[in-house]
Amino acid sequence: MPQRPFQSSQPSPEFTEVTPLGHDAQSLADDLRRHFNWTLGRDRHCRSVYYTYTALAYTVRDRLMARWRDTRQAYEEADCRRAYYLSLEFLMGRTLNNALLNLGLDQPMQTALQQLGLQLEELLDAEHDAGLGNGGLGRLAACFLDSCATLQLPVMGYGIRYEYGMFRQRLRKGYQVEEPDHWLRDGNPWELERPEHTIRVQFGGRCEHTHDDHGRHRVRWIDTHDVLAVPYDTPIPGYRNGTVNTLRLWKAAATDEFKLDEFHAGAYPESVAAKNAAENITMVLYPNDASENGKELRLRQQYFLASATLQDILRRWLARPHRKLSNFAEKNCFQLNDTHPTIAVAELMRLLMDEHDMQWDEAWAIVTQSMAYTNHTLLPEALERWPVRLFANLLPRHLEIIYEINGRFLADIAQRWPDDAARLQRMSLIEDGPDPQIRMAYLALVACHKVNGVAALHSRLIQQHLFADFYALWPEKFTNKTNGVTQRRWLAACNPKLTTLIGQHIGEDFITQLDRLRDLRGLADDPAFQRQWHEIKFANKQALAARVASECGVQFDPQALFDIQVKRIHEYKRQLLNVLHIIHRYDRLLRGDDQGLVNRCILIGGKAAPGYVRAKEIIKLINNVAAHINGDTRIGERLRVVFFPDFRVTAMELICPAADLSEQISTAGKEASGTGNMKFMLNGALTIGTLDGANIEMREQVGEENFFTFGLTAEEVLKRRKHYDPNTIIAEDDDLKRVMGMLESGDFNAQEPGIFDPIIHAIRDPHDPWMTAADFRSYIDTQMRVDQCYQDQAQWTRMSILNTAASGRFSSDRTISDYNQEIWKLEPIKA
Ligand code: KVW
Repeated sequence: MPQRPFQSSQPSPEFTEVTPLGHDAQSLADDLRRHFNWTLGRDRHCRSVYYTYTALAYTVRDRLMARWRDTRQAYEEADCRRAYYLSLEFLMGRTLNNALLNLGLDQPMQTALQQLGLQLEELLDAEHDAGLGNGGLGRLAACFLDSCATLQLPVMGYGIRYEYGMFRQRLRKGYQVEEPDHWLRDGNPWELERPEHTIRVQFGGRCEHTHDDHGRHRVRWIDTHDVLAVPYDTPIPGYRNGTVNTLRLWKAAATDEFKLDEFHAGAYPESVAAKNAAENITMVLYPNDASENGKELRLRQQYFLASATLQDILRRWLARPHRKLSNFAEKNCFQLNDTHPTIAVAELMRLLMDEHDMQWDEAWAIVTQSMAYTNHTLLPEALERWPVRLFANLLPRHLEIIYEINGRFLADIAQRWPDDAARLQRMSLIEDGPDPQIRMAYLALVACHKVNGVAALHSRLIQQHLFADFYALWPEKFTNKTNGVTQRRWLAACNPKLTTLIGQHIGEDFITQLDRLRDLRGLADDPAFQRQWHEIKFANKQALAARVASECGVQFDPQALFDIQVKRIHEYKRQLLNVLHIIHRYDRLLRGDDQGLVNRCILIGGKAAPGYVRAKEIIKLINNVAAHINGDTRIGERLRVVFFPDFRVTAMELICPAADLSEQISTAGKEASGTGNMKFMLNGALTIGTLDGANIEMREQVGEENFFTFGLTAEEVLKRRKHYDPNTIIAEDDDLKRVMGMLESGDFNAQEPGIFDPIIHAIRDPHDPWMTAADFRSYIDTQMRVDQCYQDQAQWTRMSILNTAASGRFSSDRTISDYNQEIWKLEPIKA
């Protein structure tokens, strides 16, 4: 129990009886004034827009509170089954505009602000992004929360309240420079600290095996170094439905007792240092997307989240007298967002057995019935493994439990496949070697009753390759849940003009039933509708052009084709292929071979993991190529290229409504799903893409004639690998030969000779895993079809409309109802 006396006060009924707050412009304006002057204590000398933003946030937050309470009480009273989404990342971005939209306060607030002479846009812009994630996986978790609340499902998110989120990216001479993102510095009006629900989490120590009075085997985990987990809750409003769910993020805090010990030992400074060590656990988000890092602090973060969360849920479950642990799994389930929180498997076993007296079989039944695992990647370098020796030091009890799980599992395998030692070794949770490793994905597969991939192709490849042995054993566990994105943020909030136009023609139901966008198909050939559609895209392009001008100092002409690739910088995503096309285009323009080329503005953005040298070289290459082309007066408006710095959720809200062409060009079989692809499609961009991840399903929905497909298929990639010969491909393709020649000439790096040699070698390497050269020809040819198509603006706009119309399947509302129907099985609860 925490040391502070939180339990001593029970508020009286009169104390908690409150009158509802007005939702009209006048009430909003009054509250804004009240918060600015009284809550924040500012006056007319206040110069910082941040205080006005905060007053606005408090005004909106107040209006979430009653719904939040009512939702909590509705779930409690219904005694309903619940789901918990465990994730090391929730990439929420900004909250204010989304809350205004979901509460239906956008219109009255506009009126209120007008009265007060304030600009909503400027206030929204004062909010920091909550960048508690790297990319798709973290943003998916955020979209899921929005959909769960909108579908009125009793789902809670559990994660970590990182003091520092995803680093801010700056560019110096074209190189990425990372700056810490101290997003909480000015306070966070959206979170509510709940110290009364603090939890103690253990680390280190040793296990003591004894027998109790009944002769039963008991384990005590003792001599541990403990850390407190303090929860911070953020409200998650559904779309205009009265529901407000909860995202609970844990912050690490030192326990108080160590101070006394150390103080008596005369080591005060050391005791303060120990406090630091405890609080370091939640200090910073690891900035690696889809790559392993194997650092002890990362394992500490994972266990800290898993343990605090499970203890919190068990405590809440047992707080009511009629509940028993034996029916815990009937009413509670966990979704593991990749293997990152998978230590929860061993932790739930430990809690049930060591803390709640349960026997192995009964505890194991609860674990397997309540847990489900989502896999997000096939890349071997991203599959988490932890050294056994690390576990022995940090989580000795969990190591024992994992060994026991493995022993029982392998015994089953040996029975089913006798004399198959190779299979036992392949499937073991422990990878043998000089430094044995725990395979976290296998732990998840053994312990979970469901496992899913995130797009149809990805789920199939999991079954056929990555987890084939496990699929042979338990085919019924495997399922697909194609990713989705929330149309509240990714259409209604970020593209209000298009939302209004769509609403005028087909009604506003698409905001909660995205399939309704199908009704736009009948308008695709309507010239008047096309004109309005085009005008909105044009206005969105103007807005992006203004930002590009101010951020990058480059002029984008909104008449030109806006060609965009924004995502993490990773070799498999092949930003390099994009660069090869850019150089090829430049080459053609220089040679006067410009027939059929439309003016293009190409924007690339994304962060590289700070330790990923090659990805950082690619950023440098993009910047140098951009500077070279933009500075070449012969090229003018024909081709403009920028690297957009610090790509993040808020940047995407400006970028995706302005895109004509979305680049989704990963090596087939490598991108599990992609979700940026869906945001672009929803906003009427056409896609140029490989048959990878969710691209395949997008193309299926919109029809191949409205999708620019190119490149090898996943199967062809596998076959070609054996005799891949990029140097012959280059020698036999005049265009690619010239492009490589230009790269090798050093014209793009005259000041820094040789810096791109590693990239050039990688393209020419027969073992290039990403096979960039193999797809060059078909990519270039397809890009030429794009130009041709863009020349007929009516035709392009028609295809743009058809893309939006076909994007209904890619709502995270659909994804979540799939999860719910097959895995969670929750009843919606009206708040
Ligand atoms: C570690 C990831 C952060 C830390 C993935 S796969 C692995 C990770 C690993 C992130 N992220 C991405 O997940 C997205 C959501 O499912 C997919 O759309 C995307 O294809 C995948 O790369």
